[in-house]
Amino acid sequence: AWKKHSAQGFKTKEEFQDETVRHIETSLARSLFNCDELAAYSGASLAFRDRLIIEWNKTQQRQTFAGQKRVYYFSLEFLMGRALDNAMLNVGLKDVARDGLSELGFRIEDVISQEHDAALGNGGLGRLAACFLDSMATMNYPAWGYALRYKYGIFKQEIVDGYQVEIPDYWLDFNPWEFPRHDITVDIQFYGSVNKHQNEDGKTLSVWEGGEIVQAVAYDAPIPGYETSTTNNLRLWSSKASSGEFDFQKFNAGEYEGSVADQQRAETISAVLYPNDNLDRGKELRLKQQYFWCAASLFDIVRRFKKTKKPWSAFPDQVAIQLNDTHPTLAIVELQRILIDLEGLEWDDAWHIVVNTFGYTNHTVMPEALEKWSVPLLQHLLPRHLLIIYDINMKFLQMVEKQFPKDRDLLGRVSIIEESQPKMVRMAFLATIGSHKVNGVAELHSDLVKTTILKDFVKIYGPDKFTNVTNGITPRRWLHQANPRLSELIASKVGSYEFLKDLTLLNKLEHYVDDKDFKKEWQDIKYANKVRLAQHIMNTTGVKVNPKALFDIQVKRIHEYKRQQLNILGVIHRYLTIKAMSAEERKKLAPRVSIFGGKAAPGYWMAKTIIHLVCSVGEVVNNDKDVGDLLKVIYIEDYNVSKAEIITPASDISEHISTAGTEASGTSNMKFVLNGGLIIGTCDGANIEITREIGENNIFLFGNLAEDVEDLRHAHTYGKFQLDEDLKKVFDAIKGGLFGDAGHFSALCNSIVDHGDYYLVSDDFNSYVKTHALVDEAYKDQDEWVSKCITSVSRMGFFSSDRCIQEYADMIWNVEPLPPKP
Ligand code: 26W
Repeated sequence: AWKKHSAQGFKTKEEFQDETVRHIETSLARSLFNCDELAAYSGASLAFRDRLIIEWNKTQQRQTFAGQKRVYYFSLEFLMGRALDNAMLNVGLKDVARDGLSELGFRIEDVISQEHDAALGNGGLGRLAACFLDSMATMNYPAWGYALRYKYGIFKQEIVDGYQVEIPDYWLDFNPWEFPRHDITVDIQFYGSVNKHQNEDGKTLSVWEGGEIVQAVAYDAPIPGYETSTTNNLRLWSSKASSGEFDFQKFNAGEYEGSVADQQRAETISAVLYPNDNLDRGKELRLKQQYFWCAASLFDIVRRFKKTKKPWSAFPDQVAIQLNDTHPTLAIVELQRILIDLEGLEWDDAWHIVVNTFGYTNHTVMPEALEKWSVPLLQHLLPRHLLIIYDINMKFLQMVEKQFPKDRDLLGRVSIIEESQPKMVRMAFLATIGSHKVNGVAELHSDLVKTTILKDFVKIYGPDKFTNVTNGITPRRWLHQANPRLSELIASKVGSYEFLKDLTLLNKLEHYVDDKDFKKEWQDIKYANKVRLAQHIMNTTGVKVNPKALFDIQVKRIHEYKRQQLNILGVIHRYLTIKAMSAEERKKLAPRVSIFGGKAAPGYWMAKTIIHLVCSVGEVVNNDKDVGDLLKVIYIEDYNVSKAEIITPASDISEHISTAGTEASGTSNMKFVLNGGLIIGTCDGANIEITREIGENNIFLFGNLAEDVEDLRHAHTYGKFQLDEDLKKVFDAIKGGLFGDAGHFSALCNSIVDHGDYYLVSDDFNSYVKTHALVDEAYKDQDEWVSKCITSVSRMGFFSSDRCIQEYADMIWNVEPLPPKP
């Protein structure tokens, strides 16, 4: 008989070294004599991976055996960042690894930074999914993530002569964190036609025939929880030509190149992550990605369910699927198809199962981001699914008609099919109809969902179907890993590291708000974090910034609604003000560093112009002798998760200044406050709940409210608007060529001055500038400033993603944790 292997993984420094060296010499076939940092990273990762795999196996066995409900988080994006540091901390062996590596001649920081970010996401939505995986594992929920294994993640950004240049991000040349499962494959069908057949009982069945088959191959990545042996799974699907499909006819006929081309066409499905954030482009390949991933994942889940031999009616007691935005909405249609076409259930029984299985999270109310797919495209690519969508719609409209007889307008407004040319399928409506709960991601946003895009659906279903789960972040990565010294200082005061699992324990810090020694240590840590960022800025841009200056940071995707243009216009105003001052007046100013970072979607010209303006202002300001340390303007290139881990702990103030009502939640606002920075922001997204938690004395709010946006836009459209005097001077400076060829910036200026100022930059400018003056004043009183920071951190417990997961589990998924046996 086979003896069960008994590997437990290393525990001591010596065992860690043995394992690392063994991997370097055998797995990597490298000699220890030319072992560089990359080899050390690879060896250490393989050693940690072995440990995780043992726990991963045990966790999966335990979960299967227990037979309780599992959660499946469907997301086209998981912005994981680096894995090694996180694995070390979650397993609790980072100190062991640090000592072990040090004896081998390496600094652990250098080894960790060899890792390529796993950048399978655009921004907030993808990072939220990654935080949720960390929380679900830490809280011992039986949970899997399902996604695509893109060959290219989000592009790398280079700034060349002040312009963004995109470089493909090929990240798979060495990735120790994934396991190919060549035995776990699913054939996925596209195109073809639907034909009616009669079965033995004389029942007419719709059969989807013909078309082409692409194969999905599973790749698994282990997700370790913090201080628990629970190790969950992230399953990524990769596409390749199906073995049945590889055209041997062509091959034998000597058309070798043709058959290779087919192979490559199949592989394009999982080749690249679409780099658009909040803009729907309706590309066929994107729809193929969505169906490929949903169909493979559902096949996998159904296969697992069938092994339990339970009746279909038990499916929603075994499976909860959460849809991260509308990108996976086809999963609703696919499950209905499986149940009625392949498993022979009646429509109503099947639909009941479907609705009870799915939950839908909405992440935006902005019209240009709401997904719609054209009916002709669906007809061509997924003919059977289109018919099912029509049936779902018909039954839904019949129900509405019964409830609200003769309200033709209502039927037109809520129909899944938009009667445009061509007709379009509205995915948010389909997701709402096919789910038992719909949630927004912060209170204001969830209210807007209910009063704008889904207003009619609240009337139809009643308010209980709609709820709010305010976003959160994992304190393991965003405090403990990114800011180890602050984490340690907090632990020394609150008694232990328990706060990393129950973030509300931070409230014990409030006792130390006036503790002189504590405040001094707090300040020292912030200063060290700023020095580190200053070093990074020096290394990457060559600009020297003073770490004693106020660091003012805005890092996030570049988008007009996030209003980086408001920020840079404010910076120009500051510059003009400094220039107009006497030397005496200048002495009273608080030195500032304005730091920007973030990627623009490659086709988003206005966003690229904003980047160019920031860089051009930096060129002028940073080289102006009159200004010196009083103002520096920095663009940090290629903002990503691992850069965020350096940037976030280094802010004095960060900017979250979207037009009210546009930013669904924001999550970096939470990260900055948790790391002891204050924020300047609008009454938007989670800023509102942050204010409620930390107190309005500890946040710099400004600007118009969401409820006034409509009227203000109206006023612009009808010319009832007077441009602010200070803002006019800023535009005059740009137009006068102070920052280079004014022609480059004319579209940007015109969008505000002449074309309706949709994002209300001019309406909020004055309030923004005044509030920054308050920030300057407040920063001068360092003692008071630090008190504000400490108070804020002590009240941030609510924003742990553990709290979110608890709310999803209780209100939406109805799942229980399954802790490991002690
Ligand atoms: C179809 C194109 C497309 C692609 C991505 C549309 C929309 C998206 C995402 C929903 C954009 C996104 O990341 N939204 C952000 O989600 C975060 C997590 O909930 C929120 O904190 C941000 O406010 C929201 O902009």
